[in-house]
Amino acid sequence: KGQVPRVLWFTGLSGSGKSTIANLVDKRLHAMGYHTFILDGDNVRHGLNKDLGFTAEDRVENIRRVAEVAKLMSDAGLIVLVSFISPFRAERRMARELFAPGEFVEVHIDTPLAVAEQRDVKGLYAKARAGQLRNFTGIDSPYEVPEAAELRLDTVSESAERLAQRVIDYVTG
Ligand code: GGZ
Repeated sequence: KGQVPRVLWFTGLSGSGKSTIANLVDKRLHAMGYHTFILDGDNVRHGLNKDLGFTAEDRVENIRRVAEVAKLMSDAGLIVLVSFISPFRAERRMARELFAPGEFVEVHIDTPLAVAEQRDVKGLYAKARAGQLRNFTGIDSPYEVPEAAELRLDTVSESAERLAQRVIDYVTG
């Protein structure tokens, strides 16, 4: 059995399913006896990063801090599941470079914009289209598609449960 990754870095659009899949993976890893922690907007943007918004500059700083926190947590022995849009290649690369080869696993939640927008669980795409929310990823702020993610998960053709299992298989295989 090979090395167990230290960071599972979920990237994808708002509404792509990052949190849903990360939560399922987290539960299963926990049930298998791994010590894990999820870093996401809910526990980071309301606290550590509450001074940051959604300009390109603020997103860069958001991801920089998240990557450093993930590094600290992994040094403490946890498998860290990071779930942020993380739209820029340069910041994802910066995060990866904090870890040794094999320790960082990029998981692209590859949901097309049209599908995420159609779901629009929180109504944010509608607001962005109406011009009430600026700098919205996929609308008027870019998402740079990963070119070399270890895993690319297609949420259109497979269920969140099956996709979570693919992550588990990758981690424990
Ligand atoms: C994108 C936004 C925005 C803008 C608020 N653009 O679907 P959600 O609601 O729960 O997840 C989105 C979350 C994105 O924050 P991240 O920290 O992951 O972004 S980044 O990695 O780019 O820093 C969305 C909500 O915040 N949200 N305004 N303008 N998403």
